[in-house]
Amino acid sequence: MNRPVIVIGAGGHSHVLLDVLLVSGAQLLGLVDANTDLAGEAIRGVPILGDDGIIYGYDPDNIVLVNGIGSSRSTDLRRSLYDRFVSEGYRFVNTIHPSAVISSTVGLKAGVQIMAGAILQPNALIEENVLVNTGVIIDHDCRIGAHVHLAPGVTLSGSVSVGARSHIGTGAVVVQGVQIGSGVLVAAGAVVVHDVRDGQHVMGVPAREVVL
Ligand code: JB2
Repeated sequence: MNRPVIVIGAGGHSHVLLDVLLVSGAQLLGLVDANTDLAGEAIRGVPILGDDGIIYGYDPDNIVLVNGIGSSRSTDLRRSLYDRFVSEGYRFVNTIHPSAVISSTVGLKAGVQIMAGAILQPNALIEENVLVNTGVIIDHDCRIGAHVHLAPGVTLSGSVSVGARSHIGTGAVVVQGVQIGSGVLVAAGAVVVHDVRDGQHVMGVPAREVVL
């Protein structure tokens, strides 16, 4: 990572990312956050520069971005910031913790984040702006759509697919071959044994649809 980095968002997820970026030796310009009261503060010695307008002061060819917005249910903010800055010509880099185990046959698109202890097995494909959080297991031949968040401890058995923008909650398990649609919310701790349609919310063991 040669170009200087700006991290978007200065909340909980950005702290986890800074750990990875600092250990990788990234050149950190700083963070930007919508809460302008944070401007002038610092996290781990990295300054909070101001709001997103700061980014436009830099030519897209001279910096790279890291999406520091996570998600606890909806991935909308994380996705919209990514799409906005990509449409303006900026580039999001991959952020990968050195302890992650990633098969050489895994496909990684732009802006993918893989946190500490994750394991990605052969032929998995991870689309843009996906967040693979701490200790996630993605087994062989899985397909993970753009902007998905796999929260800490999620386990996907082989050949699972997850549609774009879905959020799979902490510790959820998805058995082999299950197809999860787009914009799905899987609650923490669920065990998904059947396919899930676009936009559905599921929870429990075995997971069933809930109306929130
Ligand atoms: O449009 C924005 C914007 N909207 C909110 N631009 C920028 N640059 N920043 C924005 N923010 C800022 O994101 C808020 O002011 C706040 O400082 C930050 C969100 O912080 P928070 O700690 O609430 O959430 P997070 O996204 O960092 O982390 C969530 O997702 C992680 C994966 C939490 O649920 C964590 O617990 C979770 N581990």
